[in-house]
Amino acid sequence: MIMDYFLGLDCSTQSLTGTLIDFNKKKSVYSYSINFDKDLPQYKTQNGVYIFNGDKVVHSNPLMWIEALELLFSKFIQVNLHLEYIKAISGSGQQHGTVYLNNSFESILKKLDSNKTLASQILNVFTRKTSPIWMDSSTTKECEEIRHKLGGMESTIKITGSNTFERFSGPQIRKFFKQNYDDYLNTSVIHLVSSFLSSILLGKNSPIDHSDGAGMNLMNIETKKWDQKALDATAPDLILKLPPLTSSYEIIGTISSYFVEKYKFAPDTLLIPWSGDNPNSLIGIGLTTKGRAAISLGTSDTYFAYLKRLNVDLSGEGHVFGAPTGEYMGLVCFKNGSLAREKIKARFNLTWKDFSKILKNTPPGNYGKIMLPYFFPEIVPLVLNPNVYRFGFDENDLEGNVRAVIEAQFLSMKLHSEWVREKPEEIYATGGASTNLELLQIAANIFNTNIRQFEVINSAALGAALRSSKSYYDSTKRIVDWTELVSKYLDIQNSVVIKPNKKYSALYDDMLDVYKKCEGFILKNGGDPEQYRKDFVQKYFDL
Ligand code: XUL
Repeated sequence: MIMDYFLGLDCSTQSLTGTLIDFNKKKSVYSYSINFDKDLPQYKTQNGVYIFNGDKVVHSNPLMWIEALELLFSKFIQVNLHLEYIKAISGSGQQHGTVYLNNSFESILKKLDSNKTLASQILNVFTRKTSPIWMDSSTTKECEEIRHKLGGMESTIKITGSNTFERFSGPQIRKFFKQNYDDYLNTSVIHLVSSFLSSILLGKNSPIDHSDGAGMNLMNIETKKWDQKALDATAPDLILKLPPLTSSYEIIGTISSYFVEKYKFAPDTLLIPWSGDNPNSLIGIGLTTKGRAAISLGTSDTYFAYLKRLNVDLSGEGHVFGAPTGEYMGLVCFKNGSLAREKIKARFNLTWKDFSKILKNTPPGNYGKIMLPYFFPEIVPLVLNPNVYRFGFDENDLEGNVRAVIEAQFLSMKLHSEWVREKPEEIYATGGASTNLELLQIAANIFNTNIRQFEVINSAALGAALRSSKSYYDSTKRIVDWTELVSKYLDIQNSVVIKPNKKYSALYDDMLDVYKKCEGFILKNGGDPEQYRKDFVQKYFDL
């Protein structure tokens, strides 16, 4: 029997997952996650990260990711997976994070000894021991400087696909150059999380793919080349430190002999560049045509959609990244995702079951209790100093808080994703919290759109595996269409559709207006929303 296995890896904020698919059987054969806090306690991370300086500086440890990779492969061996059947591998990394390496990186990768661990051999290649990741919000100054040099917000967006954002790689690189000049000079290559791990498998520097490259404020979103003006605005001689860019579906080589000798991968296993977690999820959840959007409810919550054509958000909140198919995707990222939900759950000592029960038993509109849930610095809307604002209730109101955090998250998501012009016919839900049907019902009512819930899978790891299969078959001239490919894994038949309750559509439209006024009041010195909120309460609750 012919075995065509493909492997997708996903290095996310809190874990590293591997998903192995069998192309002929059209199913996932095995999936396993290494949890950073639990499985690698020596790194002392909390939820996979280190938080310094209040909440602003958030880093992770690239050496920990490497150890996790070896742990995962050892697990594969332990459960007797036949890694020699794997035809191609790709991966997914949390976006924007950067890894800083000296000039010994490539030479060490080329002569790795399979009798030793990876971590022990690459211990001294880092010019920055820890890596700033997407949760970092410490580069406001650098964002302003780069934006200014690029001619202001609109032109920054038109050049790079996004306004400058604190977590984006360019501002982070600029901060490193300003604060650690000597270390910057000693850095010969700067990788993204994705291209760093891709390099480890490849045994030399891997290119950065267009999809993840778009999250740096350094790539020209139209030409998909490094933008000299953006590089100059960021740090000197940056072009010399960046790997080349490539299409997400290019074959970049075969697996390094280290993995062949140690884990018995086939020497001709093809490698496809790693990409960002959101671009991979776009594929993993099947958004390869217009008319679909997805919400991913994980550490961060994201709203994203496939874009046939480039369509930027000139208001400066959304991003356009590359789609691994070669087109584009629009994305809005909310940092206060599961961590904010967990804050409320912990505050009242609830289980998720209790949480759902409260959502079920409380009325849409929450008697006009509105929360602005900035438990942590927020990306959209931009909030650098976290604070939770409550209108019409206080922090001790158990039911009010549970419902308010969820309604706030989806109201905010609806409000800030309006620039992705195409109204989706259906929204696909993914990520850990998408198992919660009560929560999805609120999302369906607020968006007034069907929400389709799939069995929870790691859509980023699956997306990476599917991408590697597509590139492999393209190279063998066997035609595989993207949509056909992903639909085989989507299991539409067994998915659950949550329909909006039309009864609440007017209520949520009105609540969105009040929510917008609350946001404007707190963040933009807008007028006091209290009277509007009271009118809302009177109209729907008659209290
Ligand atoms: C997207 C973003 C996050 C990270 C981590 O712009 O910052 O979604 O990719 O998941």
